[in-house]
Amino acid sequence: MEDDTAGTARLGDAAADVLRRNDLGHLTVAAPELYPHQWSWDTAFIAIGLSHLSVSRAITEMSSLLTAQWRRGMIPHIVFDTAPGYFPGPERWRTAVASDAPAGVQTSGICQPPVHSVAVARILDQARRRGGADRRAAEEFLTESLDGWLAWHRWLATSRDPEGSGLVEIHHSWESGMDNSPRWDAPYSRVDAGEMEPFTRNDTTHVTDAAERPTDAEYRRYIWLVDQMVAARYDEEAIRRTIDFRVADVFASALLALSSEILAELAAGAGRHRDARDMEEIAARFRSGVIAAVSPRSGLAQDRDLRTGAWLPTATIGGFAPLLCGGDVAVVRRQRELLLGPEWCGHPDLRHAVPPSTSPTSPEFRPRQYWRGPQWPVITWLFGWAARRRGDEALEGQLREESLRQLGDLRFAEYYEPFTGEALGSRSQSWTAAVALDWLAS
Ligand code: 2M8
Repeated sequence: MEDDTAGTARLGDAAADVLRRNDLGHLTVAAPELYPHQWSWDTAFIAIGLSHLSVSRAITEMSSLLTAQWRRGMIPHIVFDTAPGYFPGPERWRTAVASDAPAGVQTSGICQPPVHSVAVARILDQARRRGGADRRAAEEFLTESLDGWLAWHRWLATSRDPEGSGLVEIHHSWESGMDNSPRWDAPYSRVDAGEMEPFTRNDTTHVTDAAERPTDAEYRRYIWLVDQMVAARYDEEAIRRTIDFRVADVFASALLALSSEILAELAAGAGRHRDARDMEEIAARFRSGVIAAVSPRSGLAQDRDLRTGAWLPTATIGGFAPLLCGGDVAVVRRQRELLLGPEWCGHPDLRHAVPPSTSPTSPEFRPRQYWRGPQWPVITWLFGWAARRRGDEALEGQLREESLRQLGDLRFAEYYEPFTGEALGSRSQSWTAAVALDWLAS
C-alpha cells in the first residue's frame, strides 16, 4: 500500500490540477461540463483552495465575483461566462428587466448562501503567514472589497428579512444551494407550474445516470419560479407578493450569522468599528433566529414555509445549522451527538463517516440522488471548519480524516453514494478539489 506521504502528495497534486484545468484566468468554472460558469458560493470555497496555490489567484477569483454584484447589494448565484450549453442561461434569466442588475456582465437573478467572508478571512490568514507581497495584496484586497461584502450582508439582512425574524427568506431552492433537498418538498408541492415557455434541460446529459439529477417535474417548477421573478422585474417586494415559493432557510441563516461574525472581525481589523458593530448585530439576530427554529423533539433546526407558516421537519443536513453558527451550548452539544450518532455519520452502513445530505433513516432518503442523500465533500468541510472555529478539534479531526479517505479516489466528485462510496454527479468539481487542498493544509 502507498505510504501516507505519497498518497497526500498525489491527492494535493491532483486537486491542484483540477483547479488549474477549470481556470478561465479570471474565474474558475464550478465544473468542466455540467457547470461551465462561476457560481457564488462555489467561488468562496474555490478561493479557499486557491489560496494554498496562489494568494493573488484567490483574490482574482473573489474580485471577479464582486464585479457582478447588483447595485442594491445582492451577489448573484451565477456569473455567466461565454460558454454555451447551460440551462437556464442569461436568455431565460432576462435580468435586464431589473432596475439594479450590473452593467457589462451577465448574471442570474437570485443569490446563494453567504460564505464569502469565510474565504476572505482564509485568504488573509494564508497571506499573513506567507508575508511580503502576498500579505500586502490581501490587505489591500480587504480594504477595497470590504464595502461590497458589507453591502451583501446588509441586503440579506433587510431585503430577505424585512420583519427582523432572524431567518433568511429564499424564493427558489437554488438559493439554498441544496436544490432538490427534501427540505423543499412541501413548499414545492404547492408550486403549480402552469403554461410556460418551453425549455430543454442540458444538465442530465452530463451525468452518467439522469436519475442522479432532479426530476423533470422539479425542473418545471424551478423554471416556473424564474419566470415569476422575471415577471416581477426582480423587485423584492413584488416577488414577495407574487411568487409561489417563500421559505425561511435555516441553513443560509446560520451561514449569514457565522459570516457576519467573521465580517465583523475583518471590519474591526480594518478600523471600521461602526460597520463591525452592524455585522455583530446581524450575527446576533440570525443566530437567535436559528436557535429559535430548533425543534425540541428532534433537536434539528427547521426551515419554515412562509406561505403557510408551517415548520418543515425533514431530517436533512440543513437541520444542523446551529453547528455552524452556535448560539446555545446545550443545542450544540445535542447536535454534535446526533451528527455522530447512528442516524447520521455513525450509521453502520456508511462507507465513510461523513454527513449524508439526508439521514439514511429518513423516508425521504435517496442514496444516489443529488441533495436527497449523497454525501457532499464541501458540506463535510464546512462542518469541520466550523467545529474547529468553535474549538472542537476532535470533531474537525474526525471529519477531516474521513473526508480525506473519501477524496482519495481522486475523482473529485460533486457528491458520493454514502454506502458504496461511488463517485456521482460531476467529476473534477472545483469546490471538491478546493476542500481537498484545504484539508491537506490544515
Ligand atoms: C448546483 O446547482 C445548480 C443551480 O444553481 C444546478 O444544479 O444547475 C448546486 O449543487 C449548487 O449548490 C451549486 O452551487 C451549483 C454549482 O456547483 O450546482
